[in-house]
Amino acid sequence: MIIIAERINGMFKDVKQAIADKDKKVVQDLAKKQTEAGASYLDVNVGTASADQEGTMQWLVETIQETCSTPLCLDSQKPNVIAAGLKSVKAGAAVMLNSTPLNKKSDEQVLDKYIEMAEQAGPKASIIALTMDKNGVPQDIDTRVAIAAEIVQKAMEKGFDTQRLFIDPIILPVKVPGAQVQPGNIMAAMDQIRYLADPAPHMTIGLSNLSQGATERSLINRTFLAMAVSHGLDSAIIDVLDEKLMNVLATAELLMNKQIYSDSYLRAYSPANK
Ligand code: THG
Repeated sequence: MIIIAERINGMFKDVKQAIADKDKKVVQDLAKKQTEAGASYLDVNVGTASADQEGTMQWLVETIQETCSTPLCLDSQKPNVIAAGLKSVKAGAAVMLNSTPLNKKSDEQVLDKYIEMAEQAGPKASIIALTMDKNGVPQDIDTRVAIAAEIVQKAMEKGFDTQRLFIDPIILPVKVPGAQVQPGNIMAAMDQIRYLADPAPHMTIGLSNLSQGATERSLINRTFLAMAVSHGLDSAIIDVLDEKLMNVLATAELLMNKQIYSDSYLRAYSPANK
């Protein structure tokens, strides 16, 4: 499982405040804590409050890299914000360019831009593309799969290795009226998306979206995570500081034969439990 840690996101009050105050310590502590807890990548999202998104992205990247070398997952739907972050990412480092839709009304070429930036960033750069287009986020299975197919096709046309492509079928809060069919739809979509390329494209989700506003957040997150792993989810943006979630993840991967069984598999899987 390629684990992307969600916490360095201006959506959280402490990070938002740290950005406003240029307080490095808050960001660096989160980078270190999430790395120790088993993050393969650190998501970096400036949130919506900051006026200078490019400058904020750059500041976050530099601040994190001063204290740890965990690869970063630059998270923005704006190519210029990703480009700003990439300027500060150490040359040759693994990096993810997260959150391009297939296309936007304001930018038909947005996916092409992400692919070009990833190519320029070197062989260890990958992309997370959302099954979303200029009409928004689809609610049904077929449109998700159709958009994923267009994304995969575009990557192939551009000679971009599909092993560097992560498809995100976009999970939405289950609490929203009418949204309860979506977790099932996501799994049904993943059952088809995995056959769009051989080897299959990676698949990821922003897990915490699912439980926004709900009381049993961690329980909802970890239950769905186990279910989604059984449908081929091989990456996720998650709260790595949630130990119960990390243990469910290790166990789900064990049961799907992705990890070898040993009595100490929890310790073997997650550095957090050592
Ligand atoms: N797909 C991809 N990238 C993504 C998302 C996705 N990046 C952002 C987001 N979605 C994933 N990350 C988060 C981070 C935090 C929360 C949800 C998803 C969250 N935050 C609290 C809330 O809104 O309740 C903030 C509370 C606080 O301030 O403490 O739930 O889907 N590719």
